[in-house]
Amino acid sequence: MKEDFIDNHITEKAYLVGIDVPGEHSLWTIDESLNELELLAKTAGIEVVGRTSQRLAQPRPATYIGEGKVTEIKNAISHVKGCTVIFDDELSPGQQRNLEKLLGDDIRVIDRTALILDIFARHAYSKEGQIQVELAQYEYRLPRLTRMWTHLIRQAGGRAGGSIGGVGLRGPGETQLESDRRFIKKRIILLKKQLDDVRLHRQHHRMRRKKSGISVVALVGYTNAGKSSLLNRLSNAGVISEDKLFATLDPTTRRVTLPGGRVVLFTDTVGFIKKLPHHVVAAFRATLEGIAEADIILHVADISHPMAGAQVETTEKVLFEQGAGNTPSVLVWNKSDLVKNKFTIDYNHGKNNLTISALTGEGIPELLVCIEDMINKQLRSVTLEIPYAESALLNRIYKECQVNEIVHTDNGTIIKALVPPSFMDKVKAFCTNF
Ligand SMILES: Nc1nc2c(ncn2[C@@H]2O[C@H](COP(=O)(O)OP(=O)(O)OP(=O)(O)O)[C@@H](O)[C@H]2O)c(=O)[nH]1
Ligand SMILES: [Mg+2]
Repeated sequence: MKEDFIDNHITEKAYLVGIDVPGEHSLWTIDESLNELELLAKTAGIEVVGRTSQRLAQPRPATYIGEGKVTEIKNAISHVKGCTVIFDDELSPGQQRNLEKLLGDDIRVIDRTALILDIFARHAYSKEGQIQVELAQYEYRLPRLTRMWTHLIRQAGGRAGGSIGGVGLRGPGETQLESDRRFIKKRIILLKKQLDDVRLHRQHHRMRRKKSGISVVALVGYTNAGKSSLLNRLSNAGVISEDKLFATLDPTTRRVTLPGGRVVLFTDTVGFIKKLPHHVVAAFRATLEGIAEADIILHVADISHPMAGAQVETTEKVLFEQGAGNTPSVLVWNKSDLVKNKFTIDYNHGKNNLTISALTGEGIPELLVCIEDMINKQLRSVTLEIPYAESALLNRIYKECQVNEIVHTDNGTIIKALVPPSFMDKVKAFCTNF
């Protein structure tokens, strides 16, 4: 009896549903896509009891899948108490309502977006992360509010033993729904304002960083590729790294010294996933803007993953959408310790390609040399005349730039140097050759 209770109430159970649209999953088979959905479900603490898919030319506007398929799902889960059905795409509010009607009262219907938002909510530790997730959740929920309220009515009706949404319930229900909507709308306005403040703060921070002239390397990649593990390996950052999707939501920046002595900043941030919900992208704008402003993109990919090529493609698409498509980048195949043949993946887009293991440290020295080379390639050749009063700047130039010639004159020190783009603002006023 006790076991039965645990089985049916404590562990949430779910059944996964996807559609196979010809042409859409060019890189992902429907099975691989549902594998990823299963991993998302597991990360959210949900046990998957089964899955199904349907081949359709396009999703059905009213029910996403065909009605026959809905009946098939209903039968498949009839023995699982309180089962949740998770769809591998964002459902429209109408589709969700119709599916719930067809599947019946006990069945909760959620979609990939709700699942991702749920994971984000669990993993948001900072104030900023929490504001971003809360905003994304409210934006997603507002058009779906009817459903939430009908659920409450059902519970009330159930306890009273009466019918669903009866005459006595309709009035207060509508009022409640309206006031819930008003509350959410107000909350959205407040959260957006708070996020504006966060963005401003981040912008100031980046401006200060720009003024400091230190180059920034952004670690980006598909979720679970090993970005945080790499930052930890490079800098003892102490960032949480777990075999979970979206373990990191909040950006972390650490200083790393390159082999030639130059100090650069490495930033670890939120991972990407295919069909990244647009509410998440919009809410995480403050975080994503940091990627677009980096000097170098270090794209981390998991070489041991069966969908590694597709994950790289997805990440590049998101980078492009975020305005970071033209930033110099290096593609780093991580987890080399897990594969025997390191050259099985022929996917490089003609870019810098490296194989590393954040776990064993293999390839890390080569990676640092590669980053240094990339920064050196961006250096600009300038002639500077630094007055003697600017001795602090002179010291910074010796540290941050490659100084090739020094001549002391009556007016100051004339220097021929190669300057990184991030340092140009600092010395522009003293340039004599442009
Ligand atoms: N075998 C092996 N495992 C690794 C390596 N790098 C990372 N991992 C493991 O991969 C999992 C994910 O690593 P994370 O560093 O959290 O990945 P992430 O890219 O930061 O992931 P999110 O923050 O969730 O987007 C963890 O279980 C790590 O221990 C590696 O080089 N080899
Ligand atoms: Mg991480």
